[in-house]
Amino acid sequence: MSYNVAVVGATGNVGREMMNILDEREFPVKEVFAIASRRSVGMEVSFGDKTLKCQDLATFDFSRCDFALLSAGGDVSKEWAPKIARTGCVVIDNSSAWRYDMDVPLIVPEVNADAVAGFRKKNIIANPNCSTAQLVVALKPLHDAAKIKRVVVDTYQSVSGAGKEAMDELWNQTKGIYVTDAPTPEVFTKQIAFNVIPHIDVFLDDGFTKEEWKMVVETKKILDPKIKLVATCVRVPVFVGHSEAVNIEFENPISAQEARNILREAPGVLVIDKREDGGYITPVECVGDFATYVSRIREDPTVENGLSLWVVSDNLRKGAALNTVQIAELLINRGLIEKRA
Ligand code: 11C
Repeated sequence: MSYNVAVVGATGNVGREMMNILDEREFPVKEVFAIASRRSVGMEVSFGDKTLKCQDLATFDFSRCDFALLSAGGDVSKEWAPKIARTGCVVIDNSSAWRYDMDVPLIVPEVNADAVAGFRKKNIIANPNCSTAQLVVALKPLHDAAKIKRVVVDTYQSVSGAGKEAMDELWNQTKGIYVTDAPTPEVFTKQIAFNVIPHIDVFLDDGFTKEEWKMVVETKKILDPKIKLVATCVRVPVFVGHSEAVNIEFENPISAQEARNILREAPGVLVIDKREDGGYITPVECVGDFATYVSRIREDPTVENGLSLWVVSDNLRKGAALNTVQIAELLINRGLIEKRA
């Protein structure tokens, strides 16, 4: 059986990765459609060895598609996800527009695959924020083993999370800064080249940013509402790959060696933890991979039952495009989707 798949936002960082991943994983496609806003109509994107021309979101007929994979920003998703879903095409949305809706499952297949069952209420399934996706993949097996009470996470997030213009800004500033004058920041609020910025998404009244808030509420919805979590989200001058320093307090004892053994068996996780020079993963090494890497697993002597670890993943893949495609695969594998066209 093969399926018609529309990728909405096909010219963006995540849309292009969706195309790559559909091809790499040999997703059973009958036809793939590249969909974009009117100003990108006619632009070409690659799907395997084919070149697809972008079609207009406003006029495309979604009733002939089985899946619409959306990565076109929250405002587009708010307006278009329900319209597309009403045609019978299942929407898997990468924005934050639907994640917190009680009738929309928020899914990371390695963590809460069973929660997908309720997707027909709105015919929409949400993909989490990239920094949450890789975190919960690493937390889930440890939570099953020793029950997590509290998580303190500091993120080191690459500029690709903020889009193509953000990547250009890092590139141009880095080139310009010691040669000509560095261009004035436009995407970021401060210089990003040779700097770090403790600010991602908008500020909330309590002093946290929305990125930090998302990590709290999404971890609760996906993994366990009882887990307490506090985050500090920081933008770093890395093109692709988000890193996270994670401190976890458990209900029950768990040693670093037990955690290492559990994580080695966990779906979606690769442990690289040699406790020697270079025996850990850095973001440049995870680019283009499917895995969530865990390194630096060690006991925290300052709390009872505490561990610290380092989690790295390609934010455009597990954090976005890969997870979206995995959700579509989950629906197919569980027989939850009938072929339409
Ligand atoms: C970033 N995590 O790195 C953001 C990008 O809610 O889907 C993804 C935002 C989201 O800037």
